[in-house]
Amino acid sequence: EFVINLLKHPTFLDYSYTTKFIDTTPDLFAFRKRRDRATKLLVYLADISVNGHPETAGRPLPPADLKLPRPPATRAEPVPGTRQLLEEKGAKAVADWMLDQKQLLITDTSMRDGHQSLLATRMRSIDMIRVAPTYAANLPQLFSVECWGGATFDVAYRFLQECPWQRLRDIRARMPNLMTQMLLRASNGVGYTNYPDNVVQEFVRQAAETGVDVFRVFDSLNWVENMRVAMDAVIESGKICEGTICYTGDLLDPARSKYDLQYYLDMARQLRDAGAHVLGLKDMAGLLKPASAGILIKALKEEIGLPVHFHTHDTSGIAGATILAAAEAGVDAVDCAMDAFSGNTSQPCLGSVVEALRHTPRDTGLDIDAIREISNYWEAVRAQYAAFESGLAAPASEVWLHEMPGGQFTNLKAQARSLGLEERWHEVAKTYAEVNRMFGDIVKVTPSSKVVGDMALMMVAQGLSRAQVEDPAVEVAFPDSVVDMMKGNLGQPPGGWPKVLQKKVLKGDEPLTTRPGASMAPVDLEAVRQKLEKDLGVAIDDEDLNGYLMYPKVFTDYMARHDMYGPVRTLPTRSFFYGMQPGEEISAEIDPGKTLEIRLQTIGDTDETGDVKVFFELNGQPRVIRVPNRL
Ligand code: BTN
Ligand code: 3PY
Ligand code: ZN
Repeated sequence: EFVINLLKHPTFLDYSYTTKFIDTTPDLFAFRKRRDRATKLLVYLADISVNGHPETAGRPLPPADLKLPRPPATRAEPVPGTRQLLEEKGAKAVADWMLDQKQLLITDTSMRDGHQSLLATRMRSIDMIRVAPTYAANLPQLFSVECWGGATFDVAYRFLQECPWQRLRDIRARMPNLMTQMLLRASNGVGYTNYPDNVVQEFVRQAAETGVDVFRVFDSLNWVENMRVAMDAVIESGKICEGTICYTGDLLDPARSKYDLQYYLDMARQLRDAGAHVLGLKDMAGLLKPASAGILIKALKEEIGLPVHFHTHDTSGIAGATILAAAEAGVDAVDCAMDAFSGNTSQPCLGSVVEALRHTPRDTGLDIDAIREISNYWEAVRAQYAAFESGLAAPASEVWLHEMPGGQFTNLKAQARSLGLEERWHEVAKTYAEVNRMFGDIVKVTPSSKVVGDMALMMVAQGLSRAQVEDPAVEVAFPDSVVDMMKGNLGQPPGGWPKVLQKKVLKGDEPLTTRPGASMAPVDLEAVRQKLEKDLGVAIDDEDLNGYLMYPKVFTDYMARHDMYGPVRTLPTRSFFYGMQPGEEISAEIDPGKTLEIRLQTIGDTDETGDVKVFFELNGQPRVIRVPNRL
């Protein structure tokens, strides 16, 4: 049997492929419909077992004797939680209830920011879905579970070969009493650039329908004007709109007066007036210091009147102290990651916050035994992803120099490594800070953080100083993302862009000063659907259509691979990333109640045509799959 391995297809590997890839590579569809799903999975397993997974090549392996992670037993039937309150009384009632609580409410971020910040967003749905019933039964007092949005959406399609919508649906069904939460980049959706208004509206409508209860909406330049379309869509859906401030700078530093208390209070008022049910305070880099948290949160609580939900990262190692200071100042809810997914660039440790507040007025009421059991499960899950660990060894006060978001830190470090700049990391960090000042001291969070990172890497790689970049007489080829941002395509920062630099970057082009969405034509959704159905030859439902609208090329590539490999999301994580060993046996539940038992018997020798026969037993029946050996 001849096999084309799309993962190793040269056009796929170097990322030069375009949406045309599928049109111009008809061999991808050569076997269409001829194979059943079980055979497709065997083809995938044979290929990964022989050739390895391109993403884990040369990376550390999990321990050889690693057991399949086992979710803890459920102790009781799930009792009603925040989800029932939302369903029965609505978003405003949840906000009022938050204000009435004495206990500190907790959001668990393990299924989103936890692995986004520690494992390059690579956690697969199966590892989340299996533990969701335990959350529902054993931790019904959680405020919410952050499990969707941010970078998880495109990583699911692009690298994990699974549908993000199905993940959401499956988690939602297994956690009927807990609110699910997502991170939404306002007009940037879950992407890296502004989308037409009706694309953002349609995305929010679908996310609410498929299962998101709490939408944390932020803008990467803190421009409230550019958040309204997304916020209105959330409010219209009946779900909770958490209008969010991104924290940057240093509240107490007179030299950073741009982002002072007044700035944050003004923004909070605008968010309240725009209809936010909850005020989010998103400290994406972990810069808010304990003393500043006390001042900021007291002021927000007194002046705004909305419940405040605080999010931070522990890159510095003292974010736990900031959470306790926030609790002391009256914050209503905070984000933590389960112990095994906490610390470093992730959120502070959930179990430790629960313990620290026990027998105090802000006692969380969460069951510490249940937390430990779930964290033990996460520990076993995390071990499977050894290939994606960053190796970050210690906390670092350097975060106050560079101000990189937790989710970007390890990513930018990997980018620096791939450019041969790993040895010069601290220089990259310093340059990142200089680029920030050169851009006028902006909020740095996806996507603006990526622009600052692109510029910093380019300056270090080319040995350019800030003075040279700013000198109109020195020729500089700016990264596309910088040109795009200076054109106004991500919106406006407070005070606008630095005029001289902007002029140099735009080479005489006129920048946009209005909201980008205001000048984008609406997309004809049905026309797009019909064209896509014709091109792919399959029915495209609303979820698929929304995936395509966010990421056209990523989505169609995903569909092509799905046609080749079938429901690989059902494979255990170890087999998905590292293949199988001779003698190993796994199961894959491809439909509810329909489970394949797969045993890899042996891997044959490579024949004269370069192919290898891989011998399996599928539900007890022998099967032979031939794959090319590319090693
Ligand atoms: C951030 O706020 O920047 C973190 C979010 C996700 C990181 C993505 S991964 C690819 C891209 N490159 C970056 O440096 N950031 C984004
Ligand atoms: C994202 O947008 O993915 C983030 O995590 C920003 O902090
Ligand atoms: Zn975060």
